[in-house]
Amino acid sequence: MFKKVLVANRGEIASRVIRTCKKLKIPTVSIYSEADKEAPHVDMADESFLVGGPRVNESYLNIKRIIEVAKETGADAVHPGYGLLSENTTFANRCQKEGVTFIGPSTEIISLMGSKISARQAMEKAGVPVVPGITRPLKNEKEAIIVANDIGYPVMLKASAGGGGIGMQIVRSDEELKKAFEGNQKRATDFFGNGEMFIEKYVENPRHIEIQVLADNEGNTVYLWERECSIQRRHQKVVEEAPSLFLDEETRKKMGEAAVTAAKSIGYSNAGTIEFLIDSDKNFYFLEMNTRLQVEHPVTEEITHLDLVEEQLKIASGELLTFAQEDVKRQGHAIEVRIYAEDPVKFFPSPGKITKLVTPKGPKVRNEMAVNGVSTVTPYYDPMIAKLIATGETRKEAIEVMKEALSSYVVEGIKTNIPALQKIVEHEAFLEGDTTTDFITKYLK
Ligand code: MV4
Repeated sequence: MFKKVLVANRGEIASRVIRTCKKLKIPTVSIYSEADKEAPHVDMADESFLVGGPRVNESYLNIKRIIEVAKETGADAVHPGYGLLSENTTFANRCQKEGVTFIGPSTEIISLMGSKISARQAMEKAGVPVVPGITRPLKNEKEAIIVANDIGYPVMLKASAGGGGIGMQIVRSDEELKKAFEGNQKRATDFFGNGEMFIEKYVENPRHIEIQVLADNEGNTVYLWERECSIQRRHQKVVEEAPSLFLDEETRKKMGEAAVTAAKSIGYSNAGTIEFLIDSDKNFYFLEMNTRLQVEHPVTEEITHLDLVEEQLKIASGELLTFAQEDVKRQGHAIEVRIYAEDPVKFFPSPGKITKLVTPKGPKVRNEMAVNGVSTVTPYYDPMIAKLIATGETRKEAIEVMKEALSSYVVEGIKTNIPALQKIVEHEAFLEGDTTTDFITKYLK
């Protein structure tokens, strides 16, 4: 196991990773920016280092400075968390070069899955279902029109380097495609420095269901069931839960096995998530693979009773999985919501000083705090205050626990999205599991 782990992140995930390192008695190093001097992850670590100014590219993305801190402190591993440098191959390569283990898959796998086109190619080769479409970059708008007519409208125009819906557009005719192609290609080039575009058949009214996998360095791979992440707003997940009410046992097994096939086919190691789109007939299709721990990983931990960060650390330090697929538990139900400092009507970030903070407690409530009690939510980063996870023996019980927890969450001094979250978990459609990706537009507009 590692001598010392540098946590190259901030907010709730930094604190969460440090908590598991403490459990394993691994000394930790945290990094922080000028704006995060009072943040919880600073004091939680055994050592903490200022790495730069408030803006992420001066601090949390400051690869040179972070590597320096790793070397100065003798950290022999770096946990990148999610976002920030967690899928940055330059950083992963720099760690490797300095003999510091990057806790995640190889850089080759990060870049293979970082391109949606190369990911699709790998999945087609592995026999994992992908959405019907083209699996190479479109030369130009003219070719796009030919391909779209082959597939049949409506189609989804996508950027290979895309994420969060950027460079993606539903297109229903040649005219729409003519208008959409260049604009999305430009946005993808501006945002990601890569304008490669491709087209898929549009999957009507899908659900977004993702499978968590764990693979050790010898290729032993298990799936840790699914997470239902369909309730999204502008491609930001709002509510995540495990297991999904929509899946029957047969589909659950097929999706889990497809995820394991996907991971094994590329020689995956560590924790990863395969995202699928699934239609109302339960046909599922590979969407993308995330090569990092995800925000919503706690709902999987709660139903499997596994600590995914502990599993990541063990795998990265060369240990083999100590359990097989048949040993993976699936007990109870877990629901996660993200508490944001944002205006509940306009959904704008609403940073500022929290003057009172009372968090819900209880045996079935898990709170992953991004801020210290009464503190200031800065405008520099994602305005997440906390992740609230509620569990129960049944989904109904978990929803009751969530409703109670949300109603006893007190955050004064700034606006939060708690009222909007309450509307979702109290809605009849949510109770019934009618949670497709248009839930918010359909029920909460
Ligand atoms: C799709 C799709 C339907 N058909 N692809 C891809 C990125 C992810 N954030 C959303 N993605 C989707 N890709 C095909 N071929 C539906 C989604 C989708 C979605 C699309 C628009 C608005 C909200 C959405 C929420 C989840 C999934």
